[in-house]
Amino acid sequence: MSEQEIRVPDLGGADEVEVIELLVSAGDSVEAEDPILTVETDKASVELPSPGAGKIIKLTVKVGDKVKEGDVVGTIDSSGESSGSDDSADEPEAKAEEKTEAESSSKGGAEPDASKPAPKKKSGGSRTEVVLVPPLDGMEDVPVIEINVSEGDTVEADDALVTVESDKASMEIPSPFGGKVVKVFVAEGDKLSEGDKLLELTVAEDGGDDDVEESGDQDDAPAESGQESKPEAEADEKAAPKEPAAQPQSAVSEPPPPGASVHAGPAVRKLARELGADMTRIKGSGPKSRILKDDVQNYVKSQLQQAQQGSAVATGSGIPGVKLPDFSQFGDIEKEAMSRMMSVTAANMQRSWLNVPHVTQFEDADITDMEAFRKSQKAAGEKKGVKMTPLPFLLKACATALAELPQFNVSLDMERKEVIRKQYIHIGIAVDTPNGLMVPVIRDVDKKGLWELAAESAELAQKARDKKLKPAEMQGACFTITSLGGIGGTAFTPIVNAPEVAILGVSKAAMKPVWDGSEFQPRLLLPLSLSYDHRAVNGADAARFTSLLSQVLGDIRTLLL
Ligand code: CAO
Repeated sequence: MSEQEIRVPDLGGADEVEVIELLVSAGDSVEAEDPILTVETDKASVELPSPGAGKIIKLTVKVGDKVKEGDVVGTIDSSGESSGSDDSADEPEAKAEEKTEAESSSKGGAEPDASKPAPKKKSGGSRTEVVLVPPLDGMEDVPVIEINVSEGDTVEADDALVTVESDKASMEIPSPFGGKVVKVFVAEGDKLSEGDKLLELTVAEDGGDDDVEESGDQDDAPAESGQESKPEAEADEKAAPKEPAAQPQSAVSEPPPPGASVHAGPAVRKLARELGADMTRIKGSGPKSRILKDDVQNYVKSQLQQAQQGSAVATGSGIPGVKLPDFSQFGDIEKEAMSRMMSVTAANMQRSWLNVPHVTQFEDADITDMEAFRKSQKAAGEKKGVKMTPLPFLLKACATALAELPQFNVSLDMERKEVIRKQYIHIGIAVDTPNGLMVPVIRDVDKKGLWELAAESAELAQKARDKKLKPAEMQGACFTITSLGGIGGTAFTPIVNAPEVAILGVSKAAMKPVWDGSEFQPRLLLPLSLSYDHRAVNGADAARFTSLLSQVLGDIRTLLL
């Protein structure tokens, strides 16, 4: 028997801490670093790890005891390692993990492990850099829709490497360095998250030994999941452009390849079993991606949230889904996967439609004078390089109405039973693009002039069509305008872009006879369709809103008042 003391390690500055949970008992078999007991510091719960693999002989502390760094809390027999452990039978993953680690170690000095980023080499005044996916504004698993470079291509810093399609937009991932593409690790359709390996670049630099491997052994080799070794990470930190602060991470991991191992201690495995959590789907935040208790809890929390959101969407809050017949019995058909944007838009539409009690209020605005003024500005617009369409007038009129009737500039928090009143006026504009509907947002519309709004809306619409909108440019709207006026139609019932509470649909202006009390006059009438959330807005206010819009658009001098 080789008896080894289990001592309290460095507690990160904490003095005396209380034992709050014993995670093993005498006779239990453990692996090195498996948690033995949990202590509570004034800031967090910490699991104390086993110093080695073996069988627990005894624990010398009990729940409630106070311990400090260096105290002995038990002893372990490390002579027989962990073979024949009691929990090995119900801990198959633990064995898989041991095997994988052993395999990795043996590979450390021999063949390179293809699953790990290649070690950096310096070669003839150049170095190899592994480019990782930067933060994606908090999004995970974003599909690659286009690879913009091939092996052998030379790229400049900031050149687009790949295009990914997020929930709402397509984004290009720029190269952090100039260099030559050695290897591309991703393919179209792959799903990427922050930190994933994208490609390998040879980057020219001064000096450097020829063909000298900077790291070779397993300990220094880069860890899994695209994490780089420390020297590389430090070098990249200096070389790479500064990224915005990391976004909160998803608790859910990519589905694992068959036979993949899970890295976690027995207590964590037990918790996952009790909660029915699939450990292969949990992203570990501990060293070497070890899964911690918090990871299990966060995973379960996120699954519950998704289930709540998902059930409202998928089942329509209890409404039976639409059954599809086999269409091929009626004729030839083709099937095509929905783009991510289409499926997300569909889910959002359904969510809004099911959650928001919609009512639509209609009104015609007499824009005869407004159009005369707009047309008079054509030459000025040409000089400025900006086209004045009816949209900037609509934006300005809506900003006026939102300021005057602030019950339209709210969101409802039904869980907390709160009305959130916004002290800013940002308006989204629905843009029809070949990839689907996108809604960029113009900020502080009330503070901007017509030319500024014309220029900004044209620029954002173009960016939307070119798939160049950033996620931040599509967030924060208080209200949306959806204009089909350039296309046609006399009226429609737009769906509120929840959690906003109203949306203005605009149809095509048409010349119509209007009775002025003694005769019919030809007037240009603009059909407005205001859909609103009847929980937040009552019908009288909706009529006030569209009347005000009609009044302001009928006499745009009122915009100056
Ligand atoms: N009535 C009559 N003509 C109108 C009009 C209206 N309500 N609105 C615009 N027009 C005219 C413009 O003046 C322009 O004519 P000219 O070239 O002769 O000046 C022409 O229609 C085209 O305008 P536009 O569409 O390029 O510009 P816009 O500023 O009016 O609209 C945008 C910009 C982004 C809103 C629009 O291009 C767009 O994408 N609309 C579709 C939005 C959509 O799909 N909504 C549906 C959402 S629900 O599924």
